[in-house]
Amino acid sequence: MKITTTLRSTLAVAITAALASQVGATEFRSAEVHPDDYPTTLAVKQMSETLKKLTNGKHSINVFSGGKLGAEKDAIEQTKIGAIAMTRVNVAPMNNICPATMVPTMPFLFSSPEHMRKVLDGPVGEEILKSCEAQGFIALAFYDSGSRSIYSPKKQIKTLADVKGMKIRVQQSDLWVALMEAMGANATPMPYGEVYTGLKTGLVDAAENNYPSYESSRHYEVAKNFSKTEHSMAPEILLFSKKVWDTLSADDQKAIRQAAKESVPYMRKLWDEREAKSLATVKAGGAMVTEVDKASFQAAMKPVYDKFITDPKLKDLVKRAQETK
Ligand code: GTR
Repeated sequence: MKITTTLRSTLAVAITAALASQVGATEFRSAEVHPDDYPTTLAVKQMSETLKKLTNGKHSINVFSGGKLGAEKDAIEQTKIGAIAMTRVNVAPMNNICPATMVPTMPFLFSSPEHMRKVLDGPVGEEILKSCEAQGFIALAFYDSGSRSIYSPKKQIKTLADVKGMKIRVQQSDLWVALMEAMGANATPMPYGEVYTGLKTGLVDAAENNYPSYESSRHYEVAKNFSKTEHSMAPEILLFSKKVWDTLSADDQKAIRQAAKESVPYMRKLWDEREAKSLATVKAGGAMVTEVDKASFQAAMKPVYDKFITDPKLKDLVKRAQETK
């Protein structure tokens, strides 16, 4: 076939454009402790697709699932120094770093998942996200994490009195230690990846989490007594390194924010489906899910608010969250 001059120049333009779109192309690395099929992992993957579209293929995100980039506390540190661009973590390991993240962690703050979504989608949520910037993080969005309940290999908890003296694994946060101590338990902070062995070997008497984590981590295989304390709806948070952020153009920053926000409704849909599926799986696997005397747990939480929500700004955020209808 004879290549005409017009065709040749058309090809040349196309090749140049393709190359140009790759100049400065970046595949951001994002840390994730959950497996590939978990709603948070899938949501960040979807965010990557949106980001690719918005930036004509210039930027994308590579999610390192299953804790390949380390436990959440380490991933947060790596993100802060810019060694990795992004991380998806629970708000708990951010509690000591960015105090406003304690607000959505507070026990029994939200009355329902709808209430939690409304608060986090509104000005209270935006203010909390923004407040992490001073600590070196561009907090892009919150993701759902359902509500957390206590589960134990040996003991079915029914009332607050049952928790007394139990050794319970918590996330690495001073607030979480105080929360469990207010219930009368001995709090043992440890990374997520060590909880299965901790439960199995009796290093801890119990742990606490939502249904999808209880299921995907296989904690339900070693701790079959799941007591619906539903004591916190601490959400997930998507963090971008401010160090990396500051090297990007305003257009790229805008695209990243947009892609993150657009992944939220998708994540929520996956979340609702996964919660139902996980509950069915754990029940089929022999887990006993029981109600508790929730009022007794709620009544014990005042000291936690008194100790951690002292700053007027935090008090105001809590009050506005409670008043959100
Ligand atoms: C999960 C959460 C993880 C991690 C884990 C934990 O619900 O999605 O990010 O925080 O709990 O308990 O460590």
